[in-house]
Amino acid sequence: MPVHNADIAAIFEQIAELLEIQGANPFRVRAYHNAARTVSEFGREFTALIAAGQDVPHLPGIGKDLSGKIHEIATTGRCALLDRLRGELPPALTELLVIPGLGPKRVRTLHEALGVDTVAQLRAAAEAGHIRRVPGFGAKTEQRILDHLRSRPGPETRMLLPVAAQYAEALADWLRGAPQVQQLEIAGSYRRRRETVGDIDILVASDAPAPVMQRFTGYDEVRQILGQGSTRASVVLASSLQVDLRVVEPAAFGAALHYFTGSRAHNIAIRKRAQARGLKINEYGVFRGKARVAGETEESVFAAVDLPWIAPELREDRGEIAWAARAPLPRLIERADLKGDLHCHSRASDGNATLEELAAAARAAGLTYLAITEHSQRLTVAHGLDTARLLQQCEAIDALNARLDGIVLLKGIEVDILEDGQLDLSDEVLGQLDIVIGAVHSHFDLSPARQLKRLMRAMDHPHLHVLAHPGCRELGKRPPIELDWLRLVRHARRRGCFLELNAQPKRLDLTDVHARMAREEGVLVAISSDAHTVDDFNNLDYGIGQARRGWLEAADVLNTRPLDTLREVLRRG
Ligand code: DGT
Ligand code: CA
Ligand code: CA
Repeated sequence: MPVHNADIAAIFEQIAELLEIQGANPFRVRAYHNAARTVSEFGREFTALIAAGQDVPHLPGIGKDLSGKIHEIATTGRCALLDRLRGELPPALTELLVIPGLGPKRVRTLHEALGVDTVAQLRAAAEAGHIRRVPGFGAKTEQRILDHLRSRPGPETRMLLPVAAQYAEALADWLRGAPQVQQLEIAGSYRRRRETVGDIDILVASDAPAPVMQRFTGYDEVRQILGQGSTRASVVLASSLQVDLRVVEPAAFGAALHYFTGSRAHNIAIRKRAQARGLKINEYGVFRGKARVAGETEESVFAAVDLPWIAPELREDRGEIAWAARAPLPRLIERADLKGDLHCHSRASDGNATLEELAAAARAAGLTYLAITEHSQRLTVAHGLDTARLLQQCEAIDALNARLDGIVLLKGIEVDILEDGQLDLSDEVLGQLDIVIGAVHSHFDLSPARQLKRLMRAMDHPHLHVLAHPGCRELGKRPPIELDWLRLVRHARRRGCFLELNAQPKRLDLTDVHARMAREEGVLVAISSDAHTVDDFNNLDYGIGQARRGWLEAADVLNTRPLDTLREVLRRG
């Protein structure tokens, strides 16, 4: 069974979490978290490199021990350390870590005091009132745990887009190896660049479906065949990802592509439009009576209902059809429009690359400026910078800029926004920086009114330029903070502040809906990698996907400006 980078990363994540629950050295824990990230973002498959006789390449933050483990996992699919840790602690304990208020220490305490090893046992213990009696816990904590467990949706089965991409693209490449495949697209939510996908929908145009179907079900990662007919099949891969395949004749490819790209709501709206014109649209084409009048390309399908082609990211039935019918759609932003990046971390806080390595990687990613924005002192777990260390870094950046070619580093900070909206560093030091981004890293559950007041107060600060990851969510882990978004966006507009679209795949925050609100209210959005490693600039692709879902054009985005314009924009009055 081939091992993908996402599988190696998942093993490293598990190791980090189990070590954390055991109370291991935090540096060791962080090394595994960082390694997971580096591995999942590395551009090539380790399995393929090793199969080609190459060594595991040198990567920042990956020493001899870790690269040995990459080799071990890539060649055997297992890791002896993880097996050992699983023998020492019940692996289901890591599922408790996502519950608000339960850090590794408390998870261990519950395990030792009450024998709680699973979410179900946790719930039973809370309902029986046992948790409040454990030293360090109280009735309030117990209630919080219960509230969370009762309100949370069923088991999360959606996969982050970039994780799904690794499995889906490998399978698509495998299918393209069949000479009978004339065209192939991955459709569904994947093509619409949703932040998570429920399953993968692959569409193939071919005059000879049988060998294509055979090749699909014969893929070596197929764990289970859910159903199989002559032109369609559904399978579950070893990664638990479900994949649906549909093979159609080339003359119907555009109609089928439109149909399987969705969304369902968009399709229904298009079908209605067709009916009003005496046409019928389905996955086989556009029909007037029995005659097929369109369907070979997506353009022909849209044209049949008097519309221009609509980009997949917009197909959510959020007004795109009515808009396209009367005016040109926005020219959606593309990756090449980004001139720089306004959020990253070096080794000085919780990243794992040097300033120089980050600069080189950003330049290689086609960027011309990069703001270094470490965490501030309050965030001790991330080695946040105090004034002295920040000023020291500013000197280092000046010195480095004198030597750098083709890229300029900006002096910045990701300053913590405290519970009352104050910032974690003095005005005096913040005023010396090129860019200040402010972020919430604590007190996520304030009432909506207090949360809004807190963020508006932070934006009132004369030196704050950008509000970073405004919703503070982590997909599948932490819901967004609650507040009146329209008031927040309008306050940003009044104060001349910008809103970040953090492009880390697990954040993608602003959401698509709020990015569009920012555009409509005239607030520029900063699409930022939040890079912690040199490979994190790949995040920008996913940020662009989210921005396109938010209808953003290049002009709506702060970091499409060249550096001199950016500096002017940042010098707000
Ligand atoms: P997902 O997989 O939950 O992330 O979301 P999708 O959008 O990929 O949904 P999926 O996989 O159930 O179906 C793929 C596309 O096929 C969907 O976006 C629209 C189309 N489709 C599927 N079933 C229906 C249906 O009953 N009616 C219509 N109009 N379209 C459908
Ligand atoms: Ca799907
Ligand atoms: Ca599907």
